[in-house]
Amino acid sequence: MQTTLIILKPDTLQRALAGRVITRFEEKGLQIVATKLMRIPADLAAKHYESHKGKPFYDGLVSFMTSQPVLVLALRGVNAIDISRKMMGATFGSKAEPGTIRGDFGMSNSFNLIHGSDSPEAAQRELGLFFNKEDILDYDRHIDRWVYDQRSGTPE
Ligand code: 3AN
Repeated sequence: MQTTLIILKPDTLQRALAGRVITRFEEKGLQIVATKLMRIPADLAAKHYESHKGKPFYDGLVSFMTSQPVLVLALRGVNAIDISRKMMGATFGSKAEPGTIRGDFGMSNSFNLIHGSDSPEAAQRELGLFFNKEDILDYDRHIDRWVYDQRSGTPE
């Protein structure tokens, strides 16, 4: 099982698309294990995007991400990181494939609706930035006996 950090960016909330985006993840089978509606403080945005510091889009990205509230989620599932990245689509809405979140809902290259951790290391780091350990809940979900084949003892 992996847990990944997803951020529904200000444009998703301003366009009232949060429910539709969350529904996609739920319908796929990913489990919500934490949520937080927040306005990201500048220092947290700087930490989150520190690998992009110095790039031409960095200032615009930080000002966008801190401009309005975001909805932060921790999603869990087998291969949750890769699966949610595929569901998000390519970085730019203009290039993302139809069927993906960015491909279906976005036109813009900078207002791109959603962030998702891109590796297990990034997920661990980003979950630690946005959530305390006790905010992330371990719980059994009734549907998981049908979301996964668990007959061998490990979910497949
Ligand atoms: P992704 O979110 O698809 O992993 P990254 O990690 O390459 O994309 O970039 C992080 C964020 O920086 C993107 N979500 C996007 O908002 C922004 N970004 C990346 N490249 C550009 C760019 N050329 N112009 C504007 N914003 C960009």
